[in-house]
Amino acid sequence: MPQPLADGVVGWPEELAAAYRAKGIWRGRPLASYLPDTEEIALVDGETRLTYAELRSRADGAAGRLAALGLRPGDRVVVQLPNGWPFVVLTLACLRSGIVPVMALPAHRRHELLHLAGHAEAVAIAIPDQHRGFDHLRLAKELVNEVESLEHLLVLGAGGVDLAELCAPAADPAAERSRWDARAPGGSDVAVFLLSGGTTGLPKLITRTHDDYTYNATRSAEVSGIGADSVYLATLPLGHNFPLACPGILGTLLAGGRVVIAPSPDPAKAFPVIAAEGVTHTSVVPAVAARWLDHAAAHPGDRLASLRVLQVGGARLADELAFRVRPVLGCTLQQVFGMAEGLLNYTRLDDPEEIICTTQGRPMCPEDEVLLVDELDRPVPDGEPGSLLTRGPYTPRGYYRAPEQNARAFTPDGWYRSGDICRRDPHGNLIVEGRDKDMINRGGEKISAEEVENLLYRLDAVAQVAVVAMPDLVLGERICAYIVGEQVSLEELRAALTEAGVAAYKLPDRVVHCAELPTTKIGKIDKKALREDIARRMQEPAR
Ligand code: OOB
Repeated sequence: MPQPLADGVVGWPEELAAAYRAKGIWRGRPLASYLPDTEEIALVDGETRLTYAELRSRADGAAGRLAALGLRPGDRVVVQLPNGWPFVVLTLACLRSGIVPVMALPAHRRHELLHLAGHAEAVAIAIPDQHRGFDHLRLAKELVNEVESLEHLLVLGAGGVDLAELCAPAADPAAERSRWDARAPGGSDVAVFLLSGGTTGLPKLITRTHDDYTYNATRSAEVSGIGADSVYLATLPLGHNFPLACPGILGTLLAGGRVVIAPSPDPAKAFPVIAAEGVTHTSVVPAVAARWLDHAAAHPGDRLASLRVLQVGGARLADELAFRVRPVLGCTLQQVFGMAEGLLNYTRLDDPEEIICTTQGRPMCPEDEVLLVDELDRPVPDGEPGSLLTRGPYTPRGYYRAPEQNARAFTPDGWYRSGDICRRDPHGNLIVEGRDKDMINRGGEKISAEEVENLLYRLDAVAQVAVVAMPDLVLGERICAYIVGEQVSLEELRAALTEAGVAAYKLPDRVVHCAELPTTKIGKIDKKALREDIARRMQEPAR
């Protein structure tokens, strides 16, 4: 039987919790209780258009059917669904009934899912039967055999509990609704598990409560100017915090706006959707923003007349690209510097263009605390770069069941070490200048160097390995593996990791063989030297 959830969840100090409640930041109600109840269209996915009433009825219906399967409040469900309306209905069903979705990504494979389902002690997994040529059903069946807690397959397509049927409207919407109103989770109950970008071996689970995540979504909607007349387009994978709740689909729904879901941010597909649905807001990573700018410049006829706000985040947006957004796309840029662990910084819509284009914004909540510190955790002088520490009402104080990682990622007095090196301008805006965490940011997807190294160490050919970021014009960074050992080719390495069930975005993009790895004075592998080395090699003409 799955353990009760509260154990392993690190809460906020009681005094602070009381202060957040007194200030009205935490409102003590479940997230889904803020959903409007109207006949307006809430959700558009291709031909499917659901009103708020229909969406609620489906979510309540799904909650009832999950309960009939035996799922109870606090049970965990791994959600690995492609972008589409069933993702939203299932997530809302979980939020209504206190079942906790674990937000996996469609790109995850055996290696990631085994860990997530096992660590979360999930009782169910929601998957498409097939997606982009991968047989998710087959993998999920293996997981059910291997993960003790895992019992139910919820499948989009054939082969398990039919998700389309599970997400059908309630037979008696009013009755189902009062049933779930009566059993609604509390504000301090866990609403979702998000995945950490990860600096350690395997992704950690971030527990977000109803109180904190509701604030995350609603305050984000405010600072993005999302209201009942807004239309938000979601094209990034919905399990990411950014399109999920910053303000994303949840922030838009709680504000009574309309969510439009598209499977891909490819401008040739997304632009027609923006025009057809009158999209006012959307969020992308810098690599996508660059493609949109190029596409718009090459197709001046494709007017994005309805688009008011383009949010860009997940990785540093180059200033040059930022300055092109307004003239080329005709909308306001909003930079978003956020993290699944909590803290969200936004440039404000009415900031001067210079601030919007050259900073990553400032915290969205007056109660957010941000410190920039040196190696000894001492605050750096104003304007100097330092390592970002943060605490606040939507930044949890620890990962789920991870005391060792928590000791490293959080200070004893609860500050989260984001690992980002930032500077603060005189107006309080942060500028992200680098990082001191061992992570690779590949077009917004975060990859732990340690995780990839551990995977490579499993190969006989590899005696020693170090994985570092290499600069890339399109994605910002890609993955480079320095290897001491036999001469394995990049293709062989990638094939071996794919065979081991590793998500494709974590596969090395380049391998460099060397006789030994450089070390620092204290004998650690000198990754700075390796990053410099690969940057230098990339300047050289190809041989
Ligand atoms: C978002 O969340 P995660 O958890 O995938 O990654 C967080 C990390 C940050 O610590 C930072 O290293 C990087 O991603 N990052 C940025 C950035 N936004 C995120 N680095 C530079 N400039 C930015 N604008 O990536 C995320 C979560 C919510 C909203 C937006 C992004």
